[in-house]
Order: sequence, then structure tokens, then C-alpha cells
Amino acid sequence: MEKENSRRDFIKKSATLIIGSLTASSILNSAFASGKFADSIFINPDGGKFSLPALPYGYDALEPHIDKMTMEIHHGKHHKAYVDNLNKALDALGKNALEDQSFEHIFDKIEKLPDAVRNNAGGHYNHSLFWTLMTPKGSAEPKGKLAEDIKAGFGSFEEFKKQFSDAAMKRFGSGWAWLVKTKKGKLVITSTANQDNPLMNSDSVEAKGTPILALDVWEHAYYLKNQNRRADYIASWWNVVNWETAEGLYEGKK
Ligand code: MN3
Repeated sequence: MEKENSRRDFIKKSATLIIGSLTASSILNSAFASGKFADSIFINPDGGKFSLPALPYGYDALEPHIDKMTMEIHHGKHHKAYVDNLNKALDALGKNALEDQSFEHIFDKIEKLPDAVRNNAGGHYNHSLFWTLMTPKGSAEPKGKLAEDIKAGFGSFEEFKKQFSDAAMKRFGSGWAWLVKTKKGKLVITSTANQDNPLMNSDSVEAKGTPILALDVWEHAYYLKNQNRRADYIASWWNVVNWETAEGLYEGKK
């Protein structure tokens, strides 16, 4: 009997260890590798710390459209800084300042939180999403329901591309262009300033909803290769869009 109990204990402990080793970043990485992107994976179970997810492809994988050095600095320096500064900002808030540290909760309460949380939580979330929305094996156009609804909403895929590129061009200074699915299920093109995003519960975010497509138009995303020519960067980016990820986000696949 005693033996049986200790065996059961051992199994229980082993299982706990295995589950414990599946840290936030490894769950995030496997989700990225499979191209799936669920809100729930962003709940931060890893001792209250966010971590930098690995890119789902090599730094040079998006060449010649997005160059290796830009990717190295963008992911390894810029994104990493958002992660580190988010952890610092949350530490500074104190343990009980937030009910939970999921992005969902942080973005919902964003107007009540310090700018350091807003900028760095946005930065971490936006970049994590952005990497999954690019791939060296990009197809030119979306398929299925997303393709149909883009056509229905914007007239044609070409017209959608034009309007999205336009939103990315017109965003003054640093920010992001987005394709968003609103609560009513409508597809809308929008842009946000700095590291804001359409999930933030804020009056300065014009169109709220689920991000389907995201494009970083900060100069750090293109300056090394394209210098001031944002239009060239946007034109290159269309070659590496991961429409499969976008379709998954649109259809709410977890
Ligand atoms: Mn960036």
C-alpha cells in the first residue's frame, strides 16, 4: 500500500515537472512554429515574467524582401527591449496591481496603466504577432473565407492591398497598420500610433477588434535596407505575408 502511494506520488511529481518545464516561452514558440496564435497562450504562467519568443524561421529567411540584419536587430534588440521593459514596468507596479497579467486584461485596463506598461506590452504583443504573420513560404493571396470577405468588403484583393498600403504610408511617425475584425465581424483597415493596437480599450484606438494582419511601420523595421523609403518596404512585405496565419486568426482557430 505504502509502495503504491509513493509510486503514485512519483508519477504525480514527474507530471508536475513536465508541465512545469513547458514554460510560457516554449508554449509560445510551439504555437508560433505551428502558425497558430491563440489569445490564451499569452496568459503569463512563467513566474510572472514575459519572455522573448524565438522567431519561427531564421533571421535570413525573409531575404531578399526583409534583410537579415534588420531581422536580427528588430527581434533580438527591439523586441527584446520591449519584453525586458515590460517585466520591469510590471515589477514597478507591484505584485497585486493587476488581477492577472494576460494581454487581454492589460489591454482592457490600458488607460489606467502607466505609459511604460502601455508601450512595452503593446510592443511585445505586436511584435510577437508580427513575426507569425510573415513567412519565407508566403502565398500571394489569402484563401477561403478571408479571401471571400476581403473581396466583399473592399471590392477586390488589389483594392484591399492598396488601401492597406495607404494606411501604412499615412501613419505619421511610428506605428502599425492593421486589418481588424470588429466585434460585429466586419473587416476594417486601420492604423495605430506607437505600440498601440486594436485590442486596447482606449479612445485613441480608432477601430477596435481582433487583429488579422499587422504591419510594423516604425523606421527600425526598414531603415537599414530601405532608409526613408517606407513605400519600398511595404511593397517588399507583401511578398512574405503569412496568409495561413491571417486566415487562422480570422476564423478564430485556436
Ligand atoms: Mn518594430
